[in-house]
Amino acid sequence: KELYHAIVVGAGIQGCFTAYHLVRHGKRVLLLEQFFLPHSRGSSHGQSRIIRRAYPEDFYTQMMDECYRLWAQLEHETGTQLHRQTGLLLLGKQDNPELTTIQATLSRQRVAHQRLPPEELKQRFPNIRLTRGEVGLLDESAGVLYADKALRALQVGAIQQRGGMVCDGEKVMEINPGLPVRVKTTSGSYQAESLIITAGPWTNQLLRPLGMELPLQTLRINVCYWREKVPGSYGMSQAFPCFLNLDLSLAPHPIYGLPSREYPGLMKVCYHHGNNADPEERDCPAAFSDLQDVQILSRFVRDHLPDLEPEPVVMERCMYTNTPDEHFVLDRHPKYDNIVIGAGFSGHGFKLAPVVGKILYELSMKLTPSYDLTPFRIRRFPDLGKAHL
Ligand code: PYC
Repeated sequence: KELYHAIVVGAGIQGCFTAYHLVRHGKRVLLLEQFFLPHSRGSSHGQSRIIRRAYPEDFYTQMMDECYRLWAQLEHETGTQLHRQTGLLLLGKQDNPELTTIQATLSRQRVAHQRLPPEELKQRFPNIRLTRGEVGLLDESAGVLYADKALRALQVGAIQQRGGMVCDGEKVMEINPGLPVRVKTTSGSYQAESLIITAGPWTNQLLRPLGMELPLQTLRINVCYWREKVPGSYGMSQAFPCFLNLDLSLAPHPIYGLPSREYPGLMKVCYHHGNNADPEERDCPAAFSDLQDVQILSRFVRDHLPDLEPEPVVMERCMYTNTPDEHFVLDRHPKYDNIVIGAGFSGHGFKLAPVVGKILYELSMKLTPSYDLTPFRIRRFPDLGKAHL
C-alpha cells in the first residue's frame, strides 16, 4: 500500500493550497473530499471573494504580501485570471475605532490607501448615499478573487498536474493516529506520514474521535444578490469598488458588497454573520424561517445603495466556521504531532489561503513556520479538551 507523505482531508481552498505547497515540494499527497467536486456544501464555493490588505492586525496585513505573490503565481502557472483589482472602500463614521485601527495598520505597513472625507466620498461614489457623515478609507490594492476558478485551477490544474491525487466523493470514516497515520474512507484505506485536517464546518466531527473539540461556531450565511435599477451602475466597468461597512450602529456585524459582475445586473451585498447551523442541515427549508440578516441588508440597501432594488433576487448559501476571537487555528493536534489542523477561518480566510496552505505544509513537514503562529495556536482557548487528552 502506498505511503503518502501527507493526506489532506477537505478540498476547500485551504486544503487545496496545502496540497499545492506539498506537491510543489515534491511530496506524495492525497487530497480527500467527502463530496463530488465541484460542490457548494462548504465555505469555498461561489464566484467571488474580497482580497484586501486592510486589516486591524498587522499580522494579516503582513501575510497578504506573500498571498498576492502566490495568487499571481497560481494565475501564471495555470494560465487563468483569478484576480481583479477594484479597491476596497471601508466605510464608517469619523470616529469609528476599527477604521482608525485599520488606517494605522495600513500606514505602519506602508500599504497604499486614501482617507476620503465626506465631501470627497460623495463626489467619487455618488451612488452611495451617506446619511451619517461617513468617511471612507480606500485600500487601493484590494479587489476580487474569482473563487470557483481558483478552486478549479488548484484541484484540476496545479495539484494533479504535479502528481497529487485528488479523491472526491470519499468521506473519512476513521482516523487511526500513529506513524503512519491511517485513514479509512467510505471507499478505501490510506496511510501517510502526516495528516492535515482542513474540513471547515466538519472539523469537530473529525476531531472528537481524536479526543478534542475546538470552540467552533458553524454559521449559515445567506449570500444575497440585488438588482441594479440600471444594469452595471455598481459594476467593475464603472470602477465601483468592493466595500465593507464598519458602522456597527446599523447592525452588530459588518455589511459588505462586491461590484456587479458575476450575474449581469446583480450586485452581491451580504451580512458578515448568520444563524447557527449544522453543515448537514444548512439547506433544510426550516432553516429559512428567521432571516433577520436579510432584513438588516434590505434596510442598508434602501438607505445607502439607492440604485439597487431593496429586496434580494438571488440568495445562495455558504458556511462560516468561527472561532471566539475570529482568528484562525493553525496548529498541531496537542497529542498527535503528525496531525495538523487548519480551521476556524471565520469568514475571512479565502484570500489568505496561499499562506495558510504554506504554514500547514510547513507544520506537517516539521519545518519552522514562516510566520509567528502565536495568534493561531490551539492553547489560546482555555481548558481545551483537557478532559480527553
Ligand atoms: O475577508 O474580506 C473578507 C470578507 C469580507 C466579507 C466577508 N469576508
